[in-house]
This record gives sequence, structure tokens and C-alpha cells, in this order.
Amino acid sequence: MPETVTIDRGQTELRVERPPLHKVILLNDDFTPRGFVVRILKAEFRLGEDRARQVMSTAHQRGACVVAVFTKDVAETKATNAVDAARKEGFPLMFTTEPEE
Ligand code: TYC
Repeated sequence: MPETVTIDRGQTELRVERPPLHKVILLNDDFTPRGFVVRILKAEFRLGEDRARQVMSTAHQRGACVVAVFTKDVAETKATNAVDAARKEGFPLMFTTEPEE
């Protein structure tokens, strides 16, 4: 709920809140080629080459990696588009989304 703040002379001001952000998380699997993961991260999430390689590598080693945070709609759309692009190439690559604490 927006915060209400009482200011001088009893007037109230409604403060606008920032929309809650959602993380997009890349999950590791044993089949998707590393180069394809990097390509998706660059194309769908606009990561640069170095950052895309870092994110791919972290997911590969630890099982998952946060790609970026967005508003809920944008996070879900990007995750869906990325999964669809992988399915089209026959890869089981997975992205999930979850609210940021
Ligand atoms: N583990 C995959 C391989 O060895 C590469 C990979 C990395 C897949 C990160 C998914 O999120 C991922 N080919």
C-alpha cells in the first residue's frame, strides 16, 4: 500500500511506491551448450559478452544464477521468451522468476 504522510496543516500526501522487483534465475542443466546459454543471455537479457559468460559459468558451477531484476511482467515475459527460444532449438534450458526480498 502507498505510504500516507501527514504534512503541515493536516494535509496528507500520497507517496508513490516503486513497483516490487522480481529476479530472473538461470538454472543449470546437463544438455544445453554453454555457447547457446551465453547467446540467449545476450539476446534476451541484453547482457554484454563478459557478464553473459560470468552468469552462465556461475549457473554451471553452482546450479543457478540471478540474471537480473525487473518488474514482475517484464521478468516473466523475458523468462518465457528465453525458455521458448531454447525449446525451439531442442534444449531444456530453464529460467524461473521470484520476488526479490
Ligand atoms: N551445464 C551445461 C553444459 O555443461 C552448460 C550450461 C550452463 C547449461 C548454464 C545451463 O544455465 C546453464 N553443457
